[in-house]
Amino acid sequence: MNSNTNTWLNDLDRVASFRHEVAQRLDFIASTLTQAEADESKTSGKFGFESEIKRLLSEAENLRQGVFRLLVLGDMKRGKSTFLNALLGENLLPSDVSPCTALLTILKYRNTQKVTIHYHNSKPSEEIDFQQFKQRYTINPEEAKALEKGHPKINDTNH
Ligand SMILES: Nc1nc2c(ncn2[C@@H]2O[C@H](COP(=O)(O)OP(=O)(O)OP(=O)(O)O)[C@@H](O)[C@H]2O)c(=O)[nH]1
Ligand SMILES: [Mg+2]
Repeated sequence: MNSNTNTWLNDLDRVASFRHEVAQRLDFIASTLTQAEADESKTSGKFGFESEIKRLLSEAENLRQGVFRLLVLGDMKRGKSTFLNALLGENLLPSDVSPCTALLTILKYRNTQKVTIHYHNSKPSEEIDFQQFKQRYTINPEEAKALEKGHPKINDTNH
């Protein structure tokens, strides 16, 4: 194992231990609120923190399991798709020198690779493969030029 790999593994260990530390703190806040609810129910009445307590415990569990959300946003052509492909270790998302990704994209771990397109209107969701996704939802050069000039020409903005 070279020194870069070792540093990387140490960093991963640090992230994992930090996640557990934050999870413990969330548990602590939840138990403080639970105690406060129990105490207040005997006197002036409950605070009504039940949903917050539930949420804190669920977030703590998600952190322990390594489930968390990572939001990647940025101006056009800033390398968002390239960064996510590098993170996934696979060239899944289209990336290009021209503005490229036409949709808000959410990535989730699954056993099978598929793309689900959700529409804003009443049209039902649709499942396609990554090749179709790249073909249909990569901005074409003409649209890219219009976008860069601030005149979007994308016809279907309902996704
Ligand atoms: N030099 C350099 N180029 C990069 C880097 N990351 C991405 N690129 C290049 O920048 C261009 C845009 O990258 P994308 O990953 O498509 O950027 P994006 O933010 O997803 O772009 P949109 O989807 O259009 O908003 C591509 O030609 C990439 O090869 C980087 O770290 N350094
Ligand atoms: Mg992109």
